[in-house]
Amino acid sequence: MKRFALAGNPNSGKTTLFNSLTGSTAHVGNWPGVTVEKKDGVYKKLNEKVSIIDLPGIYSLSPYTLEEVVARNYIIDENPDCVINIVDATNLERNLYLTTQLLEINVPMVIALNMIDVLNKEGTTIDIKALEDKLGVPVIAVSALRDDNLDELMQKAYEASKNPREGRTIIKNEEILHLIGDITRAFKGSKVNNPLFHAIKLIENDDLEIRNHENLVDMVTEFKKTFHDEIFGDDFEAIIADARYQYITEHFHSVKKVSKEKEEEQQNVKMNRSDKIDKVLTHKVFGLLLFAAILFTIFHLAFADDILFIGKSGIFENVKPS
Ligand code: BGO
Repeated sequence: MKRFALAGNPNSGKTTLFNSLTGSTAHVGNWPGVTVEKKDGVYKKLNEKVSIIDLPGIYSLSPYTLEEVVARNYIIDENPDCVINIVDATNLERNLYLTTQLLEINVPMVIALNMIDVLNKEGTTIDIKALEDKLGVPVIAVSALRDDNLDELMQKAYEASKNPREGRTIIKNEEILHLIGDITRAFKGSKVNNPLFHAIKLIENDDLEIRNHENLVDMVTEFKKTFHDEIFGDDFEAIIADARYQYITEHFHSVKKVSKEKEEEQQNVKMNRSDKIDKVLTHKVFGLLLFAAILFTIFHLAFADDILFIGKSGIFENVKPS
């Protein structure tokens, strides 16, 4: 039976999607050796049955949490037939950080762009074709909660699973790309699967990679002696994380289109109380009148023989200072 793995950030709607796809076939247990929940089930609406594995919710493939290690090991070592990467459309940029790492693994992949109902309700649309062109993998807009487009998602995942996909990186820095190329070749030479993924993780100083591929650490260390980033120095994990975020900001902001009404609404919300006060104070007419009134009051208080006060009657009265 083919195996499709669901991977995505916490709260991206993974559980909702898993439940919709597998229904009563779902089975809950633990991943071997750890107390991380494992859920699997069967999707029956394609030509053949497909096993669906719900990986733990994660933000990256670094080995800092048990969830990250479990999800990463499954995708790298168990070779699923397809990874369905669930991306929360209402938090596109943040969710794509994980996507840029998944893209580096040699595994067929499709993106389930979830919560599209929420986005559309907000008056925002996403150019799916542009997103697909930029990511190089199929993107299907879905609503896991409303069961929208789930059959199409599974059909696309099934088609994708028939062809191998070679990992690619979005990192553009030429010097780092050169190093990635050298280490990838070294990994290929020692017949390691997913050489690109391992090469980048090794450059990031990933503990698991350093432990598993000690023979290549010297190569990275030599390079690092000659490379220094102005902001992050020789912290390569930060340099690569920054490169990913920069790429996401530059390339994916433009795929979102906000309707005119929504844009105006957002402008109004942004204008908080102090903005409104600023608007009056800096107004061409009211601002000047207010300024004149304040000046008049100050001069009057400073130089007048008698001062205007609100008297008992509630109106201004002249009072002689004693
Ligand atoms: C609550 N559309 C909408 N509108 N909501 C969705 C969709 C979608 O396509 N997909 C998921 N959600 P999980 P992880 C909730 O639980 O599947 C909602 O962590 C609530 N709960 O219903 O749990 C989903 O497995 C009270 O929302 O995500 C869930 O990845 C008020 O997204 C949330 C409002 O989905 C997270 C929402 C008590």
